[in-house]
Amino acid sequence: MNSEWYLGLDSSTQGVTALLWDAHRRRLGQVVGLHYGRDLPEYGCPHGALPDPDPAVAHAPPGMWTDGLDRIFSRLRAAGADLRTVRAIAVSAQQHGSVYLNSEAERRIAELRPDAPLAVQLDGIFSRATSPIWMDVSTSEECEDIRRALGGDRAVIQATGSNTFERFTGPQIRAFWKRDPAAWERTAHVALVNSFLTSLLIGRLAPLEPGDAAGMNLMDIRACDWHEAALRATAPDLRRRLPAIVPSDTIVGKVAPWLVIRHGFSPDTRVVVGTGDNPSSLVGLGLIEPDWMAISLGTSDTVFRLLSECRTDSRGEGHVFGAPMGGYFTLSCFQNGSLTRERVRNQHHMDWDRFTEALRSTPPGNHGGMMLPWFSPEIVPRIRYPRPFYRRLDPSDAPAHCRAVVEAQMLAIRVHSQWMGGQPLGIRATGGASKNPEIRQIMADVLGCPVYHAPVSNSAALGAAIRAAHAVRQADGRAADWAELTTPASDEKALSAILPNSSTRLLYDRMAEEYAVWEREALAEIERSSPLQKT
Ligand code: ADP
Ligand code: XUL
Repeated sequence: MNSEWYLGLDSSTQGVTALLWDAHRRRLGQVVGLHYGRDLPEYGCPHGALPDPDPAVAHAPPGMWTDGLDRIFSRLRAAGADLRTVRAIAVSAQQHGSVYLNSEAERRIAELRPDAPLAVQLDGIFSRATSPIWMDVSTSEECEDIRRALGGDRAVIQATGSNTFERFTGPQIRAFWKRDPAAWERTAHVALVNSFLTSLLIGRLAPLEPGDAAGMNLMDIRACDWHEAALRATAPDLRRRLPAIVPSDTIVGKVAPWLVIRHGFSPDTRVVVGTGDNPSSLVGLGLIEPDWMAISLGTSDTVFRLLSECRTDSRGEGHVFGAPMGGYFTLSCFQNGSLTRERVRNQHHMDWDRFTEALRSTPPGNHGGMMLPWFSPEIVPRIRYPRPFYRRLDPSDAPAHCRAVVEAQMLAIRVHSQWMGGQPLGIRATGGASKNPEIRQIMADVLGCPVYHAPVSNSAALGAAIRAAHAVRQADGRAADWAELTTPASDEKALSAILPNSSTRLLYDRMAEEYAVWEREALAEIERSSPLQKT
């Protein structure tokens, strides 16, 4: 056997990516993308959401996702892919977004034909014309309703793995029911973006799995099944409208005839239950062992950590989701990430080379100079009225300022990931700023463990393809080993480890303690000076 092809599809906020991956050689084949704004301008979503006069509202038309799915297969074929050889497909999609289907939908999805565009055939199956997506923050009142009904912050976190958040699906469903009860009555099924698209692939309504279902505030995080009280607190008659939750390795069917005839798939191509982009990225990044961490230094800094058991964050800063390998992982998002590093860099008229030189020329601990890097509203910790704080640091001292912002960001990650368990065994660093070795060194020193550079792009689509391979091998009774499947063909992991400098350990232990105390004081000060800060 020379190749074993799987197809990963990632429907993200701004577009779709499709990627073929050969599990036998662990190599990529064709990778194609489609951008909603540029390639499907008729839907009027330049960045993946419909412009709305209310900045808190972010919706997208589900027909745009359907059209994107249909067209991405044509793009794959145009790029030379032979879709007959694909053994299985899995979908990854933006989390939290929901699709509302009427009682016609099930039959119409089952009857999809190859001779007309999907979006045209599915016209009229939606009981809600547009789908709220993860960027929608218009449901604060419903978050409060659900939180109150379940007995407060801690109770919601304990029950569902996360506090209520505006973008989570439960509060969004509740808002729909409250604002348009007649349309709710017409809703026969509520799907997540991933399960809606998977339904189109198999020609019937697809289930969910514990990775994406955990992003709804509706799943009992320990039982991985619907949480009765959360359902009741959200909307009437909700359970019968929701899909089942199945294990993450479930094969949910074979491709529907429209895919065989229209796009040339084999009728034996299997489809694996889909998941959210974050659980999928976990696999794409190779984060498969308990107690490892991945840090993505992108627009914001996102921390993923596998948990050795189901543990929740009493402060509610980290979400707990089911992991595709079984068990759980947590995700925390620090808003002051790359844009904040850029802000400090620009303040001193530097490019990245000079910023890196500044990090190299300053000592660990910065002679005691520290800052709290809150230029923009922050998620962890929650800050609506931000401002940076400085201690023993003159922000006009360019090199010291550069080191202070990076040290502060890493200290914040360390302080706010304490609840996740002991020190991680290792970190996989990804995202734009992770290519900077000086930033990786500070990460290794502050967090006290080796840092491996994981320069993976399209990690969510790659994770989907790897999940498909794992599920098929397992179903076929073959060796299905996550470690083997996620090890890149060239072992970049061993080549690029940055080790923590043991001489800085005590220094950063002390700084982390000081940072945590100072952060509490600063939050209290912000709260005193801006009474609206209370959340
Ligand atoms: P996104 O979250 O949009 O996917 P990326 O992961 O592509 O973002 O990261 C982009 C960011 O990477 C840029 O905003 C920039 O600040 C940062 N970046 C790029 N090169 C460097 C570098 N050499 N050192 C530090 N940061 C960098
Ligand atoms: C996670 C979240 C986003 C979306 C879109 O909670 O809201 O990461 O999954 O990428």
